[in-house]
Amino acid sequence: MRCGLVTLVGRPNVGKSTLVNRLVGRKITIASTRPQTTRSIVRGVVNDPADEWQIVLIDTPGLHKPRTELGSRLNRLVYGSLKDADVTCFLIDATQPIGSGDRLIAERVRAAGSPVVLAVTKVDRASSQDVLAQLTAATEWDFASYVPISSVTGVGIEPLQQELAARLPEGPALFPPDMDTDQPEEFLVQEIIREKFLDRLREELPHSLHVRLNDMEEENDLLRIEADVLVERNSQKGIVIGKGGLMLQEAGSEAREELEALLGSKVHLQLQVKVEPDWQRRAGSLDRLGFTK
Ligand SMILES: Nc1nc2c(ncn2[C@@H]2O[C@H](COP(=O)(O)OP(=O)(O)O)[C@@H](O)[C@H]2O)c(=O)[nH]1
Ligand SMILES: [Mg+2]
Repeated sequence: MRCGLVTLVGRPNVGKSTLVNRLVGRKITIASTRPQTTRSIVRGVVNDPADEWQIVLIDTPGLHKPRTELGSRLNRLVYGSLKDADVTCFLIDATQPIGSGDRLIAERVRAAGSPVVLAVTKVDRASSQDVLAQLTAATEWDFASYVPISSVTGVGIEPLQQELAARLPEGPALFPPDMDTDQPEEFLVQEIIREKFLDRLREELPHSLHVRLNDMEEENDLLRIEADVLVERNSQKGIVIGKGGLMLQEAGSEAREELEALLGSKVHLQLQVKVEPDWQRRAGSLDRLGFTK
């Protein structure tokens, strides 16, 4: 069979995580309109029903100009997984003009040396002329293949999968057939909680937010989950809690509902908002929170 690593790269918000979830067939990584939604390398596995290939997708943080120590660490993670890739899937957004950010990534992707499949995402939101213009502009990069897709309607998803699978090396499966991600459940729990706050917060606050799972314990028929919602400054604490505790309440109950569906159990979710001063900029905090150097 053919099997290997496909690294997804692109600017923040082009739709990498949404595509991974679409290909895997369930949510294993979170998506939002906020930058830096994805902060780690998430692997998702797609198995060919006929067992002729297995694609191991690598979702990555969006490449951007780093402004904090966290930003630099995230970029390094992406460059590292570009080196490991058997195939690179480079995403550009049909609803945004190609910019200097895309060009920089194109250079990096080319330098990494593996075959590149370019996907133009969100075609459900763009006119066919715009999609065509985007495809035409991207041909200057001379990549292996070009596919317009929508992770929402499913357009182009099957062809993209075929293009990726066709370029994988021969080799045994890397994951057992019943495993669709290498992320522990605790990680997804933490991420789902963070996701519920992201879309409710504006400006710099999504960057300052981190969720740390402290405890997950079964008690009779109930799953008790305790997590800290970390912010960087005291002034942010009030915003995350909201007027009369409203934001904390709403985000919490939305997270609880999704966690109950995911874990198949009633959940008691206890969230505490805490300040971890400037954690994005401090190596010690980042180490403690588990961000690789
Ligand atoms: N209409 C539409 N929206 C999409 C599509 N793919 C992603 N999005 C949205 O674009 C935003 C960013 O997606 P995300 O997957 O988090 O992007 P990432 O930062 O590249 O991982 C989210 O609000 C998604 O719902 C698509 O194919 N069509
Ligand atoms: Mg993402």
